[in-house]
Amino acid sequence: MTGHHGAMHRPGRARLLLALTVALTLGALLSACGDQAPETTPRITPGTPSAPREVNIVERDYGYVPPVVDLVPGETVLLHIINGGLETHEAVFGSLDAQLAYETAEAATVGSPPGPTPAIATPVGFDGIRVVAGSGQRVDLVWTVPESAPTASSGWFVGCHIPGHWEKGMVVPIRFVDANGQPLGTAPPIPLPSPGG
Ligand SMILES: [Cu+2]
Repeated sequence: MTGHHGAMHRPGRARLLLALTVALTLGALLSACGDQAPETTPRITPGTPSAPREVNIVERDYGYVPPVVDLVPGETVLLHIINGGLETHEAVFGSLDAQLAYETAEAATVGSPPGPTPAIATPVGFDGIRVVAGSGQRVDLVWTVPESAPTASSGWFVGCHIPGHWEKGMVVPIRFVDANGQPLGTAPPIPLPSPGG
């Protein structure tokens, strides 16, 4: 392992390579796990404001790795959102209601010219988070998971509402787990996309 010191420029191509490396590493880890006997849910040490737990989300055209995101209510996480796709993607962490609100809000941006993602009004009462990442970009961000999140009756998801992406299945469930890594319930079923409401 070699280290590089001093200022480093990280152009888009290097970021893309980083994202691909992370994606490949995650894939290798996943397949390595698949070769072993089934294991119990890995133990999670919940993040705190002074020591956030790192959570990697890799975006593809059109999906996410991992296929289920484990979060502990009330924990603080350091999200690494890595867009390994060719398109701009977002990761909205929120309830199904919030997902549908963003789906509606962003549908209004259809036909906008290429470039920066249009500003989207935050839905009333939104207690999740929305992260937008361009192709090859990695966005790091600290977020505290609401304690009340598991009370949402239809569950929480990570979803993308760049127009058309939700319909292509760009959504994964969030599974809430306790401080010992034990699921507080099953991950919610993936909502069927319902174009036009
Ligand atoms: Cu997307």
